[in-house]
Amino acid sequence: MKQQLENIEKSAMSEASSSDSIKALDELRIKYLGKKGELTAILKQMGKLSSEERPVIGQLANKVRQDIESAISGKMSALKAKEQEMKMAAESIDITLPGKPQSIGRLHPLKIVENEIKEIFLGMGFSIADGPEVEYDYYNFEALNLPPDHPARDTQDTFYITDNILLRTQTSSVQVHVMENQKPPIRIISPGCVYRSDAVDATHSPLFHQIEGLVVDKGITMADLKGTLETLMKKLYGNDCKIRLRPHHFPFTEPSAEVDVMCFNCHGEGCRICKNEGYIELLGAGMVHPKVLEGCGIDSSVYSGFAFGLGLERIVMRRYNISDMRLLFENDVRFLEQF
Ligand code: 2NL
Repeated sequence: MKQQLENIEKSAMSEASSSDSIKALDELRIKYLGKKGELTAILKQMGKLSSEERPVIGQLANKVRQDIESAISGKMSALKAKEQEMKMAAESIDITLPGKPQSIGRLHPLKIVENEIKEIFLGMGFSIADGPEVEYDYYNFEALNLPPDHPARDTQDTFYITDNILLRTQTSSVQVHVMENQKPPIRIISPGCVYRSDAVDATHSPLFHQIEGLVVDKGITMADLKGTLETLMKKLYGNDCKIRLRPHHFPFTEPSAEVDVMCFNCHGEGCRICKNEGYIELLGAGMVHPKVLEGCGIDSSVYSGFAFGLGLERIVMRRYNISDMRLLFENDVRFLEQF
């Protein structure tokens, strides 16, 4: 029996050390130590032994069981460690590989030109004024000397929210707030979204962008207006750029003018782009109407001012040679990536 036990130990140890998987080790444990295992089979025959032999063999059997158990569990943890190591090696990350490229957004062409114009005016000592896009009828129309029967007030042209609240049709409403709250000298521009009830086509959109300017101080004249706008256009279009003022009418300015810029293509000679005019109409301007100043609590016998309004879309379309305004609002990345 002693011989049998020694043989079992020997073969179990050698099988354990040559096992190369956790599954094989589990099978080995069952083969030797399980209920129907080889060691158990021997122990069942202990009854046949004499009372002197029994404790000796019993002790040996226990030692054999312990040896086999520790051999199997030792091998088991070695295999588990190896498995873990292989898993780690397979999952390791190569931090020297190049990263996945991230696509970074960019400024919309309207924003690029808006920022450029803001910088030009900041350089001339202007501040930037902001205000609500949802406005009272008073700030959008009445304070700007737009009579109740003016066509701009019609629901055909303006989005009304209630009888006296609307989406602003011009950013002049911002300037009315500034004049009410601030004493001259005033030197501001008000860029922002404005809304008109227009059908969408290549040159119209119900939402568009305006930049208006306002200067109020003692002794402001039409010459200040022309000088300011000429500086703006020279910075936007180059030093050889010329502007021209044509008489016009706006209810909120008197006198009023439309401002043309020398055609960038033919430099005033006349070509297809300017329809042989040599000049292209770009904005409206004038001397702030005394009624508008008075309505905002500014004494028109002491102060005078000029104001102008320009459409950002038109300037952006000219700058980048864009023929259809809808492209600016469709948010097609293939279009926007070009700027
Ligand atoms: C255009 C050009 C213009 C103004 C806007 C203005 C603002 C105040 C007082 C007087 Cl608070 N005027 N803004 C002046 C002239 C032209 O916009 O084509 N508008 C329909």
